[in-house]
Amino acid sequence: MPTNPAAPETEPEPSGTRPTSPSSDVPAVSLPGVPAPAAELARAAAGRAAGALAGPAPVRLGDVVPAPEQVLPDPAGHFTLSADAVLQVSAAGRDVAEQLAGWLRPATGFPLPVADTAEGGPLTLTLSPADAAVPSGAVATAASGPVDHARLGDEGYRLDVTAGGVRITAVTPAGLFRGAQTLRQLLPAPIESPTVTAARWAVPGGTIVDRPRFAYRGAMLDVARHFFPVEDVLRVVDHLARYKLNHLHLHLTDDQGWRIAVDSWPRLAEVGGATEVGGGTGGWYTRDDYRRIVAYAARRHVTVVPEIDLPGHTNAALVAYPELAPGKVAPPPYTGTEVGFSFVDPADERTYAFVADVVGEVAALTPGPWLHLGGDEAFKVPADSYRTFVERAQRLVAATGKTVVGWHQLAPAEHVDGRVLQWWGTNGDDPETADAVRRGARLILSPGNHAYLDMKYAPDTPIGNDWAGLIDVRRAYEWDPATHVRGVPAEAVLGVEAPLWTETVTSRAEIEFMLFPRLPAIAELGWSPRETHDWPRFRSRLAAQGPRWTIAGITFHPSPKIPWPPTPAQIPTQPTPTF
Ligand code: TNX
Repeated sequence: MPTNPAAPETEPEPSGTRPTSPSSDVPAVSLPGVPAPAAELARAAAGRAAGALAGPAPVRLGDVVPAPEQVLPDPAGHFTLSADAVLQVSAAGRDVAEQLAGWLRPATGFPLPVADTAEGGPLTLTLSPADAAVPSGAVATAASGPVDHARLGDEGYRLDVTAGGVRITAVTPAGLFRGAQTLRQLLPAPIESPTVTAARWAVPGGTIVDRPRFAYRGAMLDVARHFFPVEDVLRVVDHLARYKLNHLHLHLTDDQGWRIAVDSWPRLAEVGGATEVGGGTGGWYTRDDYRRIVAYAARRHVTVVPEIDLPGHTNAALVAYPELAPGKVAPPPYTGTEVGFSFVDPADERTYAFVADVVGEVAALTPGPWLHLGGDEAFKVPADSYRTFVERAQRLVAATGKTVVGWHQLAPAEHVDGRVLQWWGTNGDDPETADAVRRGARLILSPGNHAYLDMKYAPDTPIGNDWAGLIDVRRAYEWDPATHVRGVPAEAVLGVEAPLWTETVTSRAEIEFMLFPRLPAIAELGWSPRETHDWPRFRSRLAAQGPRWTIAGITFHPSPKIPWPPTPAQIPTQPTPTF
């Protein structure tokens, strides 16, 4: 099968050619001889081709996903990016400015140098409170005037577009980065082209003041059921960053594979990493691979949350180290998709030495504050031993200095400082979880019947599971994290996460097919104020993302619920010869 050569945003930006149509690296068949969802994608491509001669649709201020908090358009203030534009930035914003320039250079062909100053220039990124006043000549709107830093917080930003330039103001580099992603979406769709394209690079005038609703906004990638190379993970980070998500949860261990090198227990990766669902050769991340993922994510203001799933989902570990198994006999390697049969021996002290070593090494490699202990589906462990095991394991994680995260099955265990439960139920009536919250836990919401990206979209979706039902993009969007679990107050909700389990997902194109368009729906629930929640409006803002994905070479499910517009033609330009 062909592989999608589209690369993650490498450092520096790739200069090579990327495809301008979705890859067809997808399985299953629904039309004779045509792989699906390739068939679905082909239908969408035909629609796009019909519109190929139309010019790029102008973007309206506020036509952004996730919806910004405050949008004040000024039709008199449109700005057009020109070949001589310079990005002016104060020192702390330099890295964000370099990344923004990296997104804009391939399609525009403009040099877009980054200059170290906060003054003047058509594209200005301002970071420090001292130089955060809105420039003279900024739009005369209610939002004009000095920026209220307390209101912007850690990730908020303000974007001012006038005929004279664009200014992004934030208190932190993370806020500046979120604002830069907004600016990217305000440029016409061909800005996503990997090759130089002729277009008027207009940005709609006005002011956006924006900040997130929830502090934790994430997605999970299961690299255990199928292993994905580092490059694929980096590309997922790019997708998260585009939609202002700030956490990537990596499900690093499961029955079918152990994917992270642990020096003190080397067979975990060497033996436990050599399998995957379906019998492939699997794989695992070296410490350097993992460091690379973490650093790439950090540059995009995304925090990696590593998960070591315990005490169940551990067949791969037991194959590598039979002394961890209750019967002290190595089970055969497992490449199926059942759950709940394996567990490490909660009655053996060697198990706790193993847990301490593993969480110690993973914590040391992880700059973020979280360590996810799993805890789900340990069906074979009696409730008492489960609880005793989890309480010790939670303390071992706390001893590394990390905050415990775990699936909501951890709820009955005692509270440890800061503990966060990830709720994946399908019925918001969950007294055990509500009780854990009363004892101090906070929640990340991943309701299986709304946020699970491994669920099929429709009965004929060629890959995916359906135990939590079908999840089309509207279902992904139509729920409220703040009120979803009975007895859990909004203040206890840390945020949202969309998990992608990969029993049926085997390639980068398939990852993207399951992510898009549902990931942006979950991202909007995490970021946007509830007052902006409105399906018809979301649907039309989401529709405008389709041509961007097509041009960027991102595979997506062309949901029939969304009025996808045609993709504008990308008109190549010849570089001006120099003599
Ligand atoms: C349940 S959700 C699981 C996973 C499976 C998933 C498939 C959770 C914590 N456990 O082991 O991969 O269903 O949808």
